[in-house]
Amino acid sequence: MEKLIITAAICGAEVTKKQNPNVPYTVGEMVREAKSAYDAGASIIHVHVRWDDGTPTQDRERFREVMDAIKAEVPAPILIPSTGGATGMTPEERLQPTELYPEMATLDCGTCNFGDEVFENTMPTMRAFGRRMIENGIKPEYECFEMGHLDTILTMAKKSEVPGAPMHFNFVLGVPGCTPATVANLVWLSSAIPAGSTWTATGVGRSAFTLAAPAIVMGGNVRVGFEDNLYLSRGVLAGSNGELVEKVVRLARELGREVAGPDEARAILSIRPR
Ligand code: KMH
Ligand code: ZN
Repeated sequence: MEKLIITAAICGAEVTKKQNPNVPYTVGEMVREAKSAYDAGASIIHVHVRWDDGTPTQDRERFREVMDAIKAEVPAPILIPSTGGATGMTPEERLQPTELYPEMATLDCGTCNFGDEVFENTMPTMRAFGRRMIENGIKPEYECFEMGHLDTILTMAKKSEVPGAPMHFNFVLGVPGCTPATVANLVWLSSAIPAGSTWTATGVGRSAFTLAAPAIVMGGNVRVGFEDNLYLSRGVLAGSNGELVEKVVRLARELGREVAGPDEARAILSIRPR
């Protein structure tokens, strides 16, 4: 089995300091959280950005500032900026970080409920995002929140509307209103991807570690972080993204799976060095 790639989704677009005071907004706070996650064993940092007051933004220059500051402090990890942004943003707003030619970026694979909101990803939007990633040589992380999202993106890949093999999927399970974070759903999704693909499991909220453990033994990879989980265990707020990553590292050790460093992750994901 390949080594385990741990992604830290350090910020997200929805969570706030009111929920956990350690959620980062400023550039300095983003660097602090990225470093804590990397030091604990994360080889990928999934990046959303906020203005200093916490408002989510997809502003290209804010992404540049945050990603440059992270790279100055910790140059090694793969940075995956979000093209999902926050619900209600336009596709044009959301695409801005792709203008920075990151190694990877997220590509969301369909419309879904997102709590009380709707996260809209129409076919024309996804075609535009796929085209941009092909043109800019960006490897997508295909975010599947619903079972049907997988079929949608596989059909698009067959038509060369989005980058093809080897594809990397992130099964984000447990968002309120979307596919629940069950082992059965994870088995169904991970069995339906083309041979040679890679996948990550993200369990939202209380499912973080109950989805991480099966992903580790099934040969998948794991994402944790404040975007998805604010608690280390029941009633205990996480002090940093690093604490969440450390818990995954402990699980991996107990289950006998080694953890990949950033360059090992690049090799596993077939990312060409820029
Ligand atoms: N904030 C969510 C509505 C992504 O990063 O591509 C979408 C999201 C997905 O977080
Ligand atoms: Zn995200």
